[in-house]
Amino acid sequence: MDHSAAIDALAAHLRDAQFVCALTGAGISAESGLATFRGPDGLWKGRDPTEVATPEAFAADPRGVWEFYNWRLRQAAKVEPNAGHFALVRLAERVAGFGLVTQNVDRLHQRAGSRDVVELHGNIDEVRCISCPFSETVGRRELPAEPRCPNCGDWLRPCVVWFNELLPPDAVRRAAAWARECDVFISIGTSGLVWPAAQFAYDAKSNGATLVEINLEPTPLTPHADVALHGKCGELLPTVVARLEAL
Ligand code: BJW
Repeated sequence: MDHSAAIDALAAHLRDAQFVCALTGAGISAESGLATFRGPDGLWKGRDPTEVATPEAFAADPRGVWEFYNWRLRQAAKVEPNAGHFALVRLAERVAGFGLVTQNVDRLHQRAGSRDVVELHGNIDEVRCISCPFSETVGRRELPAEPRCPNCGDWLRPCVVWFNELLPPDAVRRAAAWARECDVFISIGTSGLVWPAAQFAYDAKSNGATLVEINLEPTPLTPHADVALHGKCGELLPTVVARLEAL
């Protein structure tokens, strides 16, 4: 699809913006080789997310949930940030103000060089005890089949946000403020199906921001977008930033 006119318009919006907020989802890491959550080749393929991504699932079968997260850690250890992640680092340097909010737990934005990333759904580099205050950064290292707390012996769990759990209040507060205050909000590689993360795009739009979507395919957000670019983040984001740099 020829997005040239839309990319020109977007580059002008970015140049003129005082503050740009980007929200990313699993789609931005897909070109690094990490599976997304939904869709035909998604992480949840063949299994109900509530079997692995809820506190109830963990309480019922911690070993099974850790099997899933150890698989995720093995995948995360194999991959590198891609052109989409790097383009956002460049974008942050080219606009007046920039806030990056991610739903991803893979830390690829930070590895690409993005600073001060707001993580709505936690990360898989850290674990914490379900009973005592113990927490530890383990990096992308696979853990034992039954990871236990060295202090109290109870189960460790990944520092991610499962369904029915509250998001980190500070992350929500910062993302909500950026969504309220931004002139341009860019929703990147997310299906927009998971809340409250999905709400920020609508909040930005109702506060007057130009709403931009970059996704392989249309989502529920598309009809609300002022600019919708459908294609790969790893191709579209570098093109947008290059166009901005050329202005
Ligand atoms: C590309 C591409 C390429 C591919 N280029 N694009 C309001 C209404 C309805 C329900 C709720 C509501 N408020 C709360 C809820 C309940 C629930 C919820 O949202 N349910 C919905 C599923 C209906 N939300 C919660 O439970 C949240 N907590 C909460 O609200 O607490 C308050 C509360 C508590 C108790 C009672 C009541 C209220 C917590 C949500 C936690 C989400 N956790 C997960 C797992 C994280 C850990 C892990 O990684 O294992 O987060 S689920 C999963 O979905 C993960 C993701 O961050 C999240 C979003 O997925 P994402 O990133 O959008 O990925 P995909 O796969 O869906 O989409 C990828 C997109 O990329 C696609 O569109 C592709 O086209 C695109 N793409 N390649 C460009 N190369």
